[in-house]
Amino acid sequence: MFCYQCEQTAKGTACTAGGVCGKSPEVAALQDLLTYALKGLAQVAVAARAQGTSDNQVDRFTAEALFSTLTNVDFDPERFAVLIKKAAELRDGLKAKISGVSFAEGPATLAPAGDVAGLVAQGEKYHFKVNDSANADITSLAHLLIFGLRGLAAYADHAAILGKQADEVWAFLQEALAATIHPDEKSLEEWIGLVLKCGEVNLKAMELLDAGNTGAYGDPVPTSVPLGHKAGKAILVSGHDLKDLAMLLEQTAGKGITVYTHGEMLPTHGYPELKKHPHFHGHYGTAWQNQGKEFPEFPGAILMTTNCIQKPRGDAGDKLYTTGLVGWPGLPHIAADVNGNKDFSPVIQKALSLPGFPADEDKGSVMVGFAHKAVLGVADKVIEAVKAGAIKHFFLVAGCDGAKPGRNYYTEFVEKTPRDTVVLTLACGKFRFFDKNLGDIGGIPRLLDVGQCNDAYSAIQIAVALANAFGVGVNDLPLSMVLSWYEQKACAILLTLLHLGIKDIRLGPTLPAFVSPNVLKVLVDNFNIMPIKTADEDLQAILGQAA
Ligand code: FSO
Ligand code: SF4
Repeated sequence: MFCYQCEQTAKGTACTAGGVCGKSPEVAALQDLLTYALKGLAQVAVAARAQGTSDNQVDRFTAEALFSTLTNVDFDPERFAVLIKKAAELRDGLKAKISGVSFAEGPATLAPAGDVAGLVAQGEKYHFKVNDSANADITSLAHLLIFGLRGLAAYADHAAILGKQADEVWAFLQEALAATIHPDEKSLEEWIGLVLKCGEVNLKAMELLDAGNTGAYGDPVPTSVPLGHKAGKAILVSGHDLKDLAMLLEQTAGKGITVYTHGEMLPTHGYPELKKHPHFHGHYGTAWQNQGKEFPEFPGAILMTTNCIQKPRGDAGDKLYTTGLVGWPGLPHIAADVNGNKDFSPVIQKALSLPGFPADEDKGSVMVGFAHKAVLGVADKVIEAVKAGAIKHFFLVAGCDGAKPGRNYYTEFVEKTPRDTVVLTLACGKFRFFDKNLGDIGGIPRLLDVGQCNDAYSAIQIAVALANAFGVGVNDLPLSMVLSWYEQKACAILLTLLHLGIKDIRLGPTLPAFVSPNVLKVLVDNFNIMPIKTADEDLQAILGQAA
């Protein structure tokens, strides 16, 4: 196997004998074959679009299948076998609708083997690097594009679940996937254009997702979330999918079960249509990499709606359920019916059979709900505070958490930010500092939780609105972005920030293994992107420049 798509890749270069994430070589081969099959489907979809034919089933499937190959989503070989076969079926169905185009070879002609073992053997043949260019920089950009597309697919899928889709997103997904079949047909400059376009289209997908989430559940409002629990039966919900949480809250109403969030579900407490449920109580645990310890200690059932799932430890495997695109071999999976509805009865029955929490416990609370509408609702106050010198600088400390010790940088960085600065945060990296009391500036909390990684659109809206209010560009604001990446949604967001021309981003804890020295040079020369150093050095460099 060869996989280097995430930050925890082995030795900072590639996982070649099993994934650090827990991905087996078998699943890696199946993911490679699925990616290859999706390129073939995309090639046919592009030809069909040129003849005025598109198929929404193909569009939605492409996003779902790509999302399945994102880090920590699906580890189940059987599920990949189904996806690979469906990719070929949809491709052949679409081929039958077009005329005058023949596909003599390549991924559009792939005939999937009949069983998992056969598919694994094919995946080893059509492995991830099968279409690589001899030019290392073109290969680097093509891989960056594939990883960005996986992130884009995740956002587009989340949005589509909530009824928000745009044909421009589907068309780009297919056009870009097809472009990776013959990477040498494009110049280096064209490849750079394509990866930045991925960032542009990702912004559209994130906008659709924001509209989907807020349209269905209202605009988040500042909300205090308890970190303790109530006595009684319990269900823990992790991942990012608001619709799954909403359905579960409806189905658990009046059943004597309290529903808690885990990981990236924390910000959902701010949504009016979710927080209205009296049994939706608090937050349990921290970020994804700690689930091995946290899940066995939870005395109820656990539902994983999207990434990042890890191998169940202790008794977690007996009370853990997956839904959506998440999969782990042997774990029960709750599938949607044709209308997208899900029956969470098995999760509810499991929660009722488990002991639950023996007594109430107060462990303090954190604030969430500072998405763009909430922050811009107090924009006058914020602008006044900046003009009066009470707020000297904004930091966006955002991105993923992970297991590496170097991620303590983010805790230290936030702790050391001066008292006249405000920290905006989003995604699971916040668990490095989410429960720190940073105080407030004239009633404006110094730590503002904008939401999930899925809400990066909100942070962009806040930055753009502040820039407009001060009559400057985003790069001229007293705002510094200090980002942590782990998986491919973070790649897509980074491409969006680059598309928007954002400069001086600090990125850590390490730089991506798939970025070649020359591609890194392009990023440094054009965007002054830089690796994190120490919290002290970076704070001094930022505030020294800003003074
Ligand atoms: Fe985290 Fe995982 Fe939200 Fe990522 S839970 S690491 S960017 O997949 O999704 O922030
Ligand atoms: Fe390794 Fe990350 Fe790929 Fe998992 S997703 S196999 S940890 S590079």
